[in-house]
Amino acid sequence: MTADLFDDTPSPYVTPEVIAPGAVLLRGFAREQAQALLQAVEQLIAAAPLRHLVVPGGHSMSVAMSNCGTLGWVSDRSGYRYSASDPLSGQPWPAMPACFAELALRAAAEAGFNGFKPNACLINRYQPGARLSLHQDRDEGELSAPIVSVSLGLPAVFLFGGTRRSDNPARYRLLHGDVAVWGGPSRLAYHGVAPLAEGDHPRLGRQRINLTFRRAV
Ligand code: MD6
Ligand code: FE
Repeated sequence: MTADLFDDTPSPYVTPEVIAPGAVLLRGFAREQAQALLQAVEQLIAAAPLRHLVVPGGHSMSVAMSNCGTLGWVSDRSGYRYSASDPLSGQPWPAMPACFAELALRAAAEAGFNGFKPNACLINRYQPGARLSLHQDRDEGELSAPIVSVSLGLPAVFLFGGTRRSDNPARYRLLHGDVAVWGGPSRLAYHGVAPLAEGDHPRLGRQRINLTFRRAV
């Protein structure tokens, strides 16, 4: 049988792709769970709506965010922090669905981090033009645990640099169902997302949804 050069159906997950010490891409790892994950996302954001957080400098982020789990990442004029309740409602964040926790545990183990039990999951929605500038995830307190990041919907260009801001980041195209895991020597690596290109995803339309799992304290 000849390979069809015009078939752009992604291939199934094969093996981790090491991008730095302690950092891997698991391409297609979450593709089979994507539908279940997205159904859960719809319920979660009905309870705790996506919103554009204000950063300490005073402008609002282009990425819209919500959270599930016992702790959620929030930002306002006074700074970044983890909070047990949604500032919009004053209620606890919705519980982390079992399918989220199971996927994050399996992905971390595949990357060499056994026993990952996230207690925080940030839900990020990117629409065309939304971006995330280079940053470190350093508000967690528990830096021995990795970050697990699941991409759904439109493709994005993920920027992954070193532990110094001046390290020039490499660029990786992340597709629906791809998972990135970084921990150990890469836990404080600078990373970001380039402005999302226009597109129309069969399931999500003009959106990319990213789930980022952490162990916060
Ligand atoms: C991504 N997201 O969307 C990676 N970090 O592929 C992040 O690194 C991230 O979306 C902190 C807060 C929100 C994020
Ligand atoms: Fe981040």
